[in-house]
Amino acid sequence: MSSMRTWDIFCTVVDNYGDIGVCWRLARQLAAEHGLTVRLWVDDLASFAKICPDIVTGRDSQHSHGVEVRWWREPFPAVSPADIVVEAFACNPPASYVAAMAARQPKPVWINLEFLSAENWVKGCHAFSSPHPVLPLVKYFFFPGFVAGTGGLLADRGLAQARDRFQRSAAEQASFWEALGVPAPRAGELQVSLFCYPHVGVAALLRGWAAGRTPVRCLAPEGTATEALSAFFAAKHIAPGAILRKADLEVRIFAFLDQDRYDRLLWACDLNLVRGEDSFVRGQWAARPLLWQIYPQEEGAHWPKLETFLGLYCQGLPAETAAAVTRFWLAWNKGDAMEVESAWFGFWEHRVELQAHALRWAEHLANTGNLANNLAQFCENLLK
Ligand code: TRH
Repeated sequence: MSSMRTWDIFCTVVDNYGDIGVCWRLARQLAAEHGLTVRLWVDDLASFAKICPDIVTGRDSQHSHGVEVRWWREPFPAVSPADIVVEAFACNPPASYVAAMAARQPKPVWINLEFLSAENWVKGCHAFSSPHPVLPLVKYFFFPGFVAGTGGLLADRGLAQARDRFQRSAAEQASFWEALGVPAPRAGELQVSLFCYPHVGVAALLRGWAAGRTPVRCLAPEGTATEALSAFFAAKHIAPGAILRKADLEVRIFAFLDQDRYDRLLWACDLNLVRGEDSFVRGQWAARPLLWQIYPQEEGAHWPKLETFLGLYCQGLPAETAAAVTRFWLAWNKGDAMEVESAWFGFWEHRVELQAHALRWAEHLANTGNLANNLAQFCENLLK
């Protein structure tokens, strides 16, 4: 792979943090592990700054982690297109830039990085090419995925080793908690991270935790489940540093962490509630039991995605455990409050099996290759 190659990655932040979360991981990995010259164009630097505090809003150009970060806004500057152009999630690079791509010799490789889905059709569409209707350009559709024949998942080099070391090291964990400003976990206390979209299931789960026999400490980033938390704890002030308590349940609100520290939080917890795309993937790499809230789409388009993933994830689990996982995940995603509370107890009864399975699953994923390497290789083959 030629490290002289230049890459432009385009990212629009539609909502939340997943778009920039994925692009930022990809950009960093290409620069750090492949020595590539990467320029990342982002239209919303404020969202970016949440997950990467180095980022200064309002700045047209800046560098972080070996990546040139450009503020994507109109009028778009007249820049030379890179060798490889990645548009994330069909975000449409500016027309002037696309025209410059068409005029360039040799033509850039043009990639549309797609959303993650476990559905079977992904394998058939991965790496599919489509000629531009007017310009002499071809676009390739690159799909992340969980199985061979897809683009794989983003995973930085040495991820599993760093995670295993962290999870075995009491000292590393202690310094992580200390830096977070949170006391080390008490013996027997369940550590949970909570990252979800607003829905009524949250209050039900809080009720279940508060009513259970196991003490629970829940870590939630600012802005997550604020209404549910303030109603459940009758609290007005849900901001970083807040500590909310009821019975043996404690919820602590933290300010958004940068991505690497968020990963460590997932490694440090016994159970991770994740959402969308990127935290969902990182929850799997954490090798800990997880509960996923899928990004809800219009007309229920997300349900087949959720069900297909569940089918894949539950393979190899005893039938009773698979049923408990499925019941809990479906209840959570439906926001079925009654069901969430009772399904929680059924789910957590299987915690030993769930933990062993989470590790097996992460090992299985590691064997299917990682997205940044697959993408870099795919583009290099096209440029040859
Ligand atoms: O924020 P999200 O809901 O993003 C979503 C999804 O990606 C969805 O598929 C997409 O269509 C929609 O955005 C527009 O969830 P996600 O994908 O988990 O992204 C969150 C990012 O924030 C991820 O990179 C992890 C990061 N993060 C931190 O870096 N620090 C934190 O403290 C937290 C809580 C998250």
